[in-house]
This record gives sequence, structure tokens and C-alpha cells, in this order.
Amino acid sequence: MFIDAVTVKLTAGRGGDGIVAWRREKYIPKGGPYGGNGGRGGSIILMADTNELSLENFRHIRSYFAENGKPGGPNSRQGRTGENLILKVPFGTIVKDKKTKEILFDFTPEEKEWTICKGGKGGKGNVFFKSPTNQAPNIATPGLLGETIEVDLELKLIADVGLVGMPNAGKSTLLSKITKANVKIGAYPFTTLHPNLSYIENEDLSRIFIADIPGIIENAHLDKGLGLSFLKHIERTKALVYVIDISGEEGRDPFEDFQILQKELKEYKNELLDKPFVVVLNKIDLDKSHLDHFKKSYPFDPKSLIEISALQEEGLTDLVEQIRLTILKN
Ligand SMILES: Nc1nc2c(ncn2[C@@H]2O[C@H](COP(=O)(O)OP(=O)(O)OP(=O)(O)O)[C@@H](O)[C@H]2O)c(=O)[nH]1
Ligand SMILES: [Mg+2]
Repeated sequence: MFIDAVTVKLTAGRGGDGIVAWRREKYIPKGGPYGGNGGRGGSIILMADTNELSLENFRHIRSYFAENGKPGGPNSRQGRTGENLILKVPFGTIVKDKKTKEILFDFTPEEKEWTICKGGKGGKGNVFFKSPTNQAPNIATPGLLGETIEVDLELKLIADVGLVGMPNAGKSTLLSKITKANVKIGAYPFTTLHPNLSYIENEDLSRIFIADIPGIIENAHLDKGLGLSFLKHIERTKALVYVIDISGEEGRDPFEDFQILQKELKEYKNELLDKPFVVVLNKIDLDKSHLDHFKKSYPFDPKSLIEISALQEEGLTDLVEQIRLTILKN
């Protein structure tokens, strides 16, 4: 299940208490203080991992605790340190303070680990308080509480390219043809219910990540259809690929579809229109009668228009090349 927003409460371990103990051994008549320090509480560490693709792991459990430190022991023994709790998150996860909504951390390939809650310090045993003036201190201190915080985890996929289009335009088909993704494809709208992420591998083995998001319909920015909640996944892409069904199925005007898409993106966030883009005219195998009108109406560089048939794998090499060039513009 694809989960891209959760609220969790995290509490690091409490430090173990220091203890009061006395040395009692044969032949040492006046045993001194012998109580050890408590161990530090375990910390909570968030770690980005490429195997995590959503925040699904956090779906059922909303409170997390790291282990407490153990109390000190006799013979000046230090208590055991509480174990750290490592929670894995996908790259692209943003951590926000639940109350202030301030962004605390952003997991990117450069920033993949963060100790979000430090474990409490262990208390001091009475050995610690021994001094020339106090040879038999009868005191020890308790361990300190671990840090605690309530945060919103929000996932914004880190992809280079986002596919946007009306439901049924062929986005998932395209993704499955140009990458190794095995995604659900259907002859009905809203086949894709959550974003799919896959990649094209370049010759030098670097990768271009492509996100396929659910179809966008008019007024998606007002939360119509599925669109809005997923638009955030294209916010951080370098480029956009508009996928248009040029066959004009069900009497649609493909150019109008393009205008609606641009309008919805703009309403969601103006800057989305500043991203470099490619417009894919898909399904040319079906009906080319709308091509002329589209090209005449299209106000941008005609080189950014690519005709393809995702289904019949026509024009895909050109498209991938154009995608590479477009990413470089950003
Ligand atoms: N004839 C033809 N059909 C295509 C082409 N590309 C996709 N289709 C068909 O169009 C339908 C929708 O394809 P999808 O890839 O699921 O479309 P989508 O844009 O991902 O749709 P949503 O996930 O619902 O937004 C499927 O029946 C595909 O087989 C194409 O180039 N030519
Ligand atoms: Mg789809």
C-alpha cells in the first residue's frame, strides 16, 4: 500500500539510574563507594533506504520507543546502553514538526541519516561523587529522560521526470515500455491509484527516475479525482512529460486536454509551469486527425512535441533522447 503521509511520536530511551553501593570484600575493612553509572538510553535514528518506496511501514504503529539504559551495578559497573532504534524511510521523506510544521529534515541522497531523538544520559553512581572531602558519598543521580518529539513524515518522491496526463492517456503504458517497471495498465480511467517510480538506465549506468502519477482531471487542484494529493510528487522533478491521448477518444480535443493539464498544474503551484517539459502525443496508431490542429495551436517549441505509440513502441527512442536533453536544461 502506498502511504505518503503519517504522523508519528518518537521517544528515545531514558538513561539508566546511577546507584549507591558499597565495597564489601574480605580484607578491605572500610569499603568505599562502589555504585556504577547508569547506561545511556537508546536514540532514535531515521535512515533513508533505497528499498523503501513509501511510508507503509508506519501505517499501523504510530508510537516508537528506543530502549532504556540499564541502571549501574555494584563493583562500579556501568549500566548497559539502551539499543538505538533505527527507522527506515524512503529517500524524499521530509520530517516536519507536528505543531509548528517547520521542516526539520529532508532525506536526500546527500543526507541519509539523522538522529532525531537522543537517548537520555545515564545517572551517576556514588563512585562518581567520591572526593578527598567526601570518601563515602551516599548519593546517586537518576537517568535523564530521552528526547521525544511528534513529527509529520511526508514523502515527496525524488524523480527526475514526472509523467502527467489525463486518466487513460497511456502514462503507465509508457512507463512500462521505457523502463523496467511492471505497472498496472487498464482500459479505464484511474487505473493507477498511487505513484509508480521506475528508471531508465543510461550507458554510464546513471539512472533517470520517472514517476507515473494518477491521472489528473479538470479541477484536480480542488481535489477532484485523485490528482491533487499526488501532485506533490512532481514538485521536485527536473522536468515534466505531458502525456496526451492524441486520438481524442470519446470526442475529446487533445489540445484542450493539454491546456487543462497546464491549468491544473498552475493552480496547484505556479512554478510547475517553469519546469522544462516534453509533450508526448500518444496513441498515434489509432487516429491522427487531431495532429494538425494540435501542432498549429501549440505555442511552444515544436521540438518539444514527440509523437509516439506507447502500445506499439513507436517513437520511444526519440522520446527518451528528448527526455535526456530536457533534464539537462534544468
Ligand atoms: N492504441 C493504443 N492504446 C494505448 C496506447 N498507450 C496506451 N494505450 C491503452 O490505453 C489504456 C490506458 O493506458 P494506461 O497506461 O493505463 O493509462 P494511464 O494514463 O496510466 O491511466 P490512469 O492510470 O488511469 O491515469 C490501456 O488500455 C492501454 O492499453 C497507444 O499508444 N495506443
Ligand atoms: Mg496509470
